[in-house]
Amino acid sequence: LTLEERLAAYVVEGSKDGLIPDLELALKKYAPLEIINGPLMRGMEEVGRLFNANQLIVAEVLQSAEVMKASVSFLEPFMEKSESAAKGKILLATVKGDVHDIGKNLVEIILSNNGYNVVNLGIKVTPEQLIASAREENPDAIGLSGLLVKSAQQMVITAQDLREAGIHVPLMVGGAALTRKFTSNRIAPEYSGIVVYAKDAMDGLDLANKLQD
Ligand code: B1M
Repeated sequence: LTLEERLAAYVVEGSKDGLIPDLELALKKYAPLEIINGPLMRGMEEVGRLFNANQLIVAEVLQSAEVMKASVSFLEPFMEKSESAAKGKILLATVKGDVHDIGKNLVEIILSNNGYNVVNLGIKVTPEQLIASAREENPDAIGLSGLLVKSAQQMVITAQDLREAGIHVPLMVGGAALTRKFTSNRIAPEYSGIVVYAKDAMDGLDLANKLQD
């Protein structure tokens, strides 16, 4: 197998045997984010495909998630950090009912490496928790992540609840279950502030920078 194929295979097989030496090798060729968005994400896509086809069980997908998390934490110190002065504060959460947090945590790393003060509220965050934190933290933006189809619907409800609570800081939404169209047709009309859709973590950083200007 090539290095790239091996990296994807660690994720698919949920095995960490040899992972770190191969990540070290990969760093000689690629930037950390290229390793994550390239071979590691390809592995995750394959995991999703196999899971969908009933060829993997949840416990195995969890092992794959562990490999992805271990890779991201190994790669994190090698990521570019901007020296820029502190930017805004961003609340981040995976919405109610959803436990997927690898993408959200990647967004946290990228935003905080680029000067943002990120308050990560974790997973299965209810609108009530979000409202309470928004009142306490007074963030410049709120970021919501969700991977399940029902999470897209949950974001519509969350946007309504935030609006009713009088919160109107910019909302950034992302995650596999969402599209730009769903965001503008279904979420934005329910909210009183700006709503933007981020397709990946880097896009999230670009959007946060634009919102800041
Ligand atoms: Co789940 N899962 N899972 N899972 N899982 C999916 C999402 C699924 C598509 C797999 C499939 O069937 N093909 C499917 C969803 C089906 C649907 O609703 N359409 C699914 C299912 C069904 C489930 C369960 C219901 C399974 C069960 O129990 N029967 C269950 C749900 C539990 C729950 O949430 N209540 C479940 C559980 C799990 C595990 C716990 C085993 C594990 C998660 C572990 C963890 O996160 N700690 C897991 C995993 C790993 C996956 C897949 C395989 C991979 C997700 C992932 O981490 N990708 C996933 C299939 C897939 O996506 N290929 C699947 C890597 C990550 C970096 O990408 O999160 O998309 P992602 O983030 C991207 C962008 O989306 C974006 O940036 C990132 C890239 O830079 N982004 C943002 C994300 N959030 C953002 C926020 C932003 C900006 C950008 O701003 C705020």
